[in-house]
Formats: sequence, C-alpha cells, structure tokens
Amino acid sequence: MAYTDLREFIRALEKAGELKRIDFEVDPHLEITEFADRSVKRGGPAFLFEKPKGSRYPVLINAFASMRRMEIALQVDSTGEVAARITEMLEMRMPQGLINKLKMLPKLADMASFFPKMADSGPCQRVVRGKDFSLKELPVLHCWPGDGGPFITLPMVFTRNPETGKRNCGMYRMQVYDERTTGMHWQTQKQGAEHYRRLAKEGKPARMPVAVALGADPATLYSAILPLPPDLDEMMIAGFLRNKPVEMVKCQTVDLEVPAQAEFVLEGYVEIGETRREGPFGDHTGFYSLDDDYPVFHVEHVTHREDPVYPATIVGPPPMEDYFMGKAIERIFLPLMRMQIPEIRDIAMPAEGVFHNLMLVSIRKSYPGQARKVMHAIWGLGQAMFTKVIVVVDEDVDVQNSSEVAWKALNNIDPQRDIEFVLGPVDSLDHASRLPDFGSKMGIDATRKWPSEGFARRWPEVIKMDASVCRRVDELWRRAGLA
Ligand SMILES: Cc1cc2nc3c(=O)[nH]c(=O)nc-3n(C[C@H](O)[C@H](O)[C@H](O)COP(=O)(O)O)c2cc1C
Ligand SMILES: [Mn+2]
Repeated sequence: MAYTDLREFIRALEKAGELKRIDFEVDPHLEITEFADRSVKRGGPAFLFEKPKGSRYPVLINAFASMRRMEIALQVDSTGEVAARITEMLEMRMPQGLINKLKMLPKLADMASFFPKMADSGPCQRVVRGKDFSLKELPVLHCWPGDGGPFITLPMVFTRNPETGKRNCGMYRMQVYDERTTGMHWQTQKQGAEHYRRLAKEGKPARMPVAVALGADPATLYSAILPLPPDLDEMMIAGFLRNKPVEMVKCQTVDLEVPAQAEFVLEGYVEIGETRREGPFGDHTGFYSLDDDYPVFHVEHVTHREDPVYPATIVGPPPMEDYFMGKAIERIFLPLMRMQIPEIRDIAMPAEGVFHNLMLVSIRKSYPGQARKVMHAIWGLGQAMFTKVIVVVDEDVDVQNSSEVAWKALNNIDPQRDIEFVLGPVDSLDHASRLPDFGSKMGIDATRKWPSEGFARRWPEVIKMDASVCRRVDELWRRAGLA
C-alpha cells in the first residue's frame, strides 16, 4: 500500500530501525546540521527532532539518506525495480489478438492510477492560519556558519506555465528573510524560472502565483527533484512511483493545487521584476555558493495539518542525503536514457562529482566516433546538459567502480586526441566557470581506439590469469593454510 503521507513514511522508517527520535532540545541553528552530517557520514539513522529550539514543530531530516531509506521511500527492494517498471512500460506495444488485449487491461488500469485526483478537502488545510502566521514559527535550519540566513531546504514549489496552464513542481531552496518573505532560488534553466520569464515577457506588472507544500508522502516529495521534461507533471510521475493517484486540493487564495496530504502549505506570489540578494549558502558542491539576486516569494496565506512535521535536509561536502536521492535518479532514469542513447550500458555519478561534475558512461561501441556522439547526446539531454566531465568507456568497464574507471580510462587516452572541450550552459552552482551559468565542459573518450578512428598501432589486452591456474591455486592456497 502506498504511504498516505509523511507520517506513515516516518512510521515505516522507525519500524525498519532507520529513524531515531531526539526528544531533547537541539538548535536548528547549525546543531541539526552537525547531527545530520555526522549521521550520513557514519551510516547512521534519519532523525526526528521532537524539540527543535524555538519552534513547536518537529523536524524530520535524512529520511532519504541511504539506499535502504530510498527503497523504503519508494517501497521497493531495489531502485532497479522502478527502472524495470519503466522499461516494461516503454516496451509496451499494441497487443495482437483478444486474449493479449485482455491481458493488457490490468496494465492500463495501472496507468490510470498515475493521474492525480482532485479532492474537496485535505488534511493540509485542516488548520487555516491565513495571514496570521510567521515563517519564524517554523524550525527552519540555518545550515552552515557562512550561510546568509535560514533556508527552507525541502520545499515543493508549485507554479503554472502561463502559456499552457500546465503545473510544475520543483524543489528550489528558499532563504527566509522575515516573517512573510523568502528567496526563490529557481535556477535559470529550471521550470519555475521559465514560468516566471514567460509571464515577465508579457511586459505587464504581474504577480506570479506560487504555492509551496512542505512534506508529503515520500514519492510525491521525491518527484519534485526529478529531472523531467518541461510540462511533464511531477504529480503524475509521483502517482506512477507510488502506484496510486496523488490527491490534490485547490489552494485557498491562488489558482494552484497542492498535495492534499502535505504538512504545510504556503500560498503567495512572486512579483515580476522584484529581486533580492540570496545566499551565500553551504551547497551540495561542498562549497558555499555565492550570493546572487533571485526573485522574492511573498507568503500571503498559510494552512497546515494538525500537528505538522517540518521536513528538511542539509547539503554540504559529499556524500549527503542528496547523494542518495541522486543515486536513485541515476538508477531510475537509466532506461529512459537508454531509450534515447541505446548504446549506453550503464552510467554512474560518483559522490565526489556532486552530480553535475562527473558522469562515467559505459557504451557498446559499434562505429567510429561513437563515444563522442554519446557525450554530445548527454549534453543535449535535459539537466544532463550540466555535466562538466563525461568519461566514456567500453562496456567491459564497470562504471560503478570508480577506481576501475580511473585505471582503464587513464591508460586508454592520448589526452590531446581523446579529450574534447565544448562550451554551453553549466550548473548555476559551478563557481569555476568563466561566467555564471555559462562555461566549458569536457568529454573524455576512454574507449579502445579503432583503426577506423585512425589508430594504426596494436591495442593490448588487459592482463588476466588463466582460469585453470586460478582453480589450482585455490586448492594450493588452502593447503598453504592461507584460506
Ligand atoms: C535538496 C535539494 C535542493 C535543491 N535546491 C535547488 C535550488 O535551490 N534551485 C534549483 O534550481 N534546483 C534545486 N534543486 C534541484 C531541482 O529540484 C531539480 O533540478 C528539479 O528537477 C527541478 O525541477 P524542474 O525541472 O521542474 O524545474 C535541488 C534539489 C535537491 C534534492
Ligand atoms: Mn518539472
């Protein structure tokens, strides 16, 4: 059964021994970060801080901060199961014959469950606070010493495309400035920013309606970070992930919908043209991202559940909670990536590469220059455009093993010949690029080179012992008492 809400997920984590309640006072100013950081680095549990200093709402953190917790969140034994479901759907063809058509019905019924459902009311609107609310009531974390202030770190930000009317949900951090206003850190390539630009282009003074949901069932919450094509509804993907429609309710003061089971809902607007300094913020690169100007979110109306829980995460030197969220994306999106770039066998984004800095890709190479084709395809694929370094290896290299990749790739390259530089969009968090959001990227063709690629020399084999000798030495090894 799908989790209804965040609290069911909390109970599941607790039952699995993956969550620890902290029943004494801990300060959201830096102290919760230190707890969360230590725990993730040591393979420790998620936390529910029941008495965050200065707030009456408990703080949930690190709920996704291990592969096991990601599996509990998505209710699978391995994230590969989600990938397999996607593959199955992608391979679905028009069935031949009545029997096969009938067999297809359950799958079609399954698909119907993806679409979100409207509900008349929901727990997220049980307590209507309206304007009588201060963001200071929330246990918002001041994450790192050099941060520009406290930041809401796990928000689901809902906006509507003014041209198509389609909704988007993205996770964009929000710096709390005062009781009613926050920053809105949607980076320029993200959908919230695109909606804002479309509205700004109309040239009239305008307020862009924005609704922020804090806390939901884990699949719905997770869907906010997925790198989906624009205009693909995150709530539909959440329905697919949880095998049950997401229930949505209409906001009370803006023309947007939010998950009915959210913990808190902040309704308000972003004024076109208004910006304010945002940051610095101790970011998931492990560095402080520089302060910059971003739009401002005005909170006009607040509703929440009875006894709401405030969800949070921290980012910082890897690995952090977001590494596991990203690792699950890597596994889940592989079939979709392979649909467009079929020669890809596997990909890996090691923690040290903080997603956008490094992607290791193995391919089945069938024609000259194919590694370069793959790099360019990845740079052309949604948010994979941000990948600063792509290393392409042959299919016999296990990209999940970074040291194997380093060993083989470094042996296989003639740097001047095999490294390609391109210019293009880069991640807003890249502090080394020549300009914000624009810079260079590097592709390394570390595949075996072919004569048809102009390689005239012989190519050696990797050293490997004879299997028969291995078996014999297994025996001798034991005889020598080395077992
Ligand atoms: C914890 C966390 C914080 C994030 N913060 C931001 C952020 O501040 N700004 C941003 O543009 N993306 C941020 N992201 C990444 C976006 O959520 C992600 O790119 C998402 O796919 C954007 O959705 P969209 O394509 O619908 O805009 C964050 C992701 C995570 C996991
Ligand atoms: Mn989106």
